[in-house]
Amino acid sequence: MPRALGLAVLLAVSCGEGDSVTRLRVSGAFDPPSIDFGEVPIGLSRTITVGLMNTSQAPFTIDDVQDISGAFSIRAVDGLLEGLIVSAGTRVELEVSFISLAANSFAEPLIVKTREVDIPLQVSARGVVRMEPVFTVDPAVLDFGSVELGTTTRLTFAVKNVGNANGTLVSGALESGARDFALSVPWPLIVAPNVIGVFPIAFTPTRGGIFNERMLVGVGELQTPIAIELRGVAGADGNFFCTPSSITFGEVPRGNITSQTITCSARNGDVQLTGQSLTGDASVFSIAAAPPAMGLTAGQSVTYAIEFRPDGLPMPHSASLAIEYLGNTGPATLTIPLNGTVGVPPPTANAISVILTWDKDFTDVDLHLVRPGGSTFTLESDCFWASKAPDWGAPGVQTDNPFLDVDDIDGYGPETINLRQTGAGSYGVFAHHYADRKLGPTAATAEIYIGGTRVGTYSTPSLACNDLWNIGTVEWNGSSGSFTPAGAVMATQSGNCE
Ligand SMILES: [Ca+2]
Ligand SMILES: [Ca+2]
Repeated sequence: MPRALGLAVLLAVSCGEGDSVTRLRVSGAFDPPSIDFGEVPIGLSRTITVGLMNTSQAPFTIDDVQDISGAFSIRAVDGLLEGLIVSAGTRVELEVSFISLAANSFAEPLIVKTREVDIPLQVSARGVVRMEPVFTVDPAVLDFGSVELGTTTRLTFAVKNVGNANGTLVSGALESGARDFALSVPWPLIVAPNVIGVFPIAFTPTRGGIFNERMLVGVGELQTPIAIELRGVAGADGNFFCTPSSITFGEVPRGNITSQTITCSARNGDVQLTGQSLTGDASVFSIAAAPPAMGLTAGQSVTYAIEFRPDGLPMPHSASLAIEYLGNTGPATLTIPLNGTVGVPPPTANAISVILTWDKDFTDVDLHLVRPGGSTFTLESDCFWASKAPDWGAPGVQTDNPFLDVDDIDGYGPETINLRQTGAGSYGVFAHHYADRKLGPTAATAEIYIGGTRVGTYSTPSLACNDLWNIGTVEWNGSSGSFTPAGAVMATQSGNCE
């Protein structure tokens, strides 16, 4: 009734003015409009990405998010949520997380508030008391490249138990029943929580052609096996082969350039090399050495050197070396898959490193590093979760950028920022309590490294939700520096505390 009255008054005012003033009605909706996290064992979290669409003709600005139970949180995939402007007709991606705090069922609206309209997302989840292993696989796809018939190529993959109970690996076989790929694990093998197991898979093709298989690894405690996708080509045109047929650099700390060589040989006839190039996500790979365009007689070999130059945020990268040649059957391309993962450098390898930890489970405290002259919560001058790798120093150059390398949202940390090299100036270090899940304040501790040396550890006893702790200032002269602690705690309005 009050709502109908309000609308009537609005209409009366509009009509009464009788001019061309048009009120653009703002509307938005989530896609999908509801999400279900299913059953989540207590102590674990799960994240789902959803779209928030502006379905109207006018932009709106997100002011706040209302979370009734405190068990859910929502963040923009890239950038700050509060203050985010969503243009007319556009869509932004948001990450919704559920943290399983207790054995309860949740079904509630998570409400994104704008000045004009509230946009609800229905969320549901069930916290359950359950001990179970949960496995992640890295990489999810193993590509062996072109392998000569009668030879064997080995690649490794890693499984990590991210669950809360032991998992027993009991078997491994191709879903198709074929035997061209073989997994060797000392069965049965128990993988404890937080343990990573690395295992080799051998590809020994028994026929020519393209292989597209799935290796299923049985887990005694689970109904669904772990699946690893396998790719390979056997024989190709039978004319040119490389060893190894695929390069996996593994995880290499950012800044550590590593190199591997490939030896390639002409088989069963002459080969005319015509060129080579990198394809795919090639920014972190380079061809350090390659033979000139030349002819090879059967049995002759050449070598290529490939560099992995890990830079940017910690993540896996995949590309391919494509070698073009003329062989028995005309122009052909041999493809060598390249894989490498950018790893986190140790705190001793950087100009400035800060490691934040806190003492309350399920809560989200955030680390902030602010460049000289900058201020907190600005995407250009503050390195934090909404701006994990701002481009500081020389534009487009990554070596002088800070990285939020470890981002923790569900308790204790560590959360880590590393800045490898940077210009002189004063850098501010802050910690902000972003979401307390209605569990109250936490104590927080920051470890500061300058020029590769730990200069101090600082703590605050009680950081409430939305509090910003000014930890102190790094004075950096370009090659060395010092730390001046501050200690003040002030309230802000940037968190997710409702
Ligand atoms: Ca955090
Ligand atoms: Ca830069």
